Amino acid sequence: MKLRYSTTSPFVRKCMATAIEAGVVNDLELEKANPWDPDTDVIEQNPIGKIPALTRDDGSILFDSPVICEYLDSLGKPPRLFPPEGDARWRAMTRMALADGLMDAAILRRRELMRPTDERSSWWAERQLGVVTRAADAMEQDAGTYRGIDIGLLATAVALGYLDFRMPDFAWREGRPDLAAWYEEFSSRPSIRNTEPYE
Ligand SMILES: N[C@@H](CCC(=O)N[C@@H](CS)C(=O)NCC(=O)O)C(=O)O
Repeated sequence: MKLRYSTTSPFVRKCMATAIEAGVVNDLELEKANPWDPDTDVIEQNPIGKIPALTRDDGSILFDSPVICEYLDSLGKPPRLFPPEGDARWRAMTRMALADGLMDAAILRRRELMRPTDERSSWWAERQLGVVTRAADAMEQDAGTYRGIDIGLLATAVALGYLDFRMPDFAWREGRPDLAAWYEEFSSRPSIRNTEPYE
């Protein structure tokens, strides 16, 4: 199976980390993509024009990252990152949605600030910063209950790693001691250590 990827995308990182946790990372062929290039061919796999996109061995295509992660997880041996049912599933899925929402907002803010000065909307950039701040605060509130690993916690670690990578001045650890302590330990997992983003 082939994954359209970049080394900077947190959504791709979430999939790579899932593949490592599931023990299927060696089954992934990686093909680089730049979804921001106006001529990007990623739209051949994903009409939305975003990465990650996964082409399975039968030619069928999966996106977006929650779908790809659940598929990769299903290929591995239990215990699964996606709890099959019950409260544990809804908690993990909601935590992933929070982490994904943080990543979406951080990316939108970054892209806004990359526009020419006279086209930039500070209102829009501030709005996205508000999302990032509230999401990180919600994670801090919840961090005392984080246990073990599931897709929600993996996504949370990837989201925080993205803040370190692209928004170091945001200093998310300040005022969020429980989250910082949890991340310190969780990020020593090989799936997080071996998928650090880089330009
Ligand atoms: N909901 C998507 C978000 C993926 C996403 O935003 N990917 C970024 C790269 S990190 C992208 O391809 N952006 C291109 C664009 O927005 O046009 C997912 O979970 O896979």
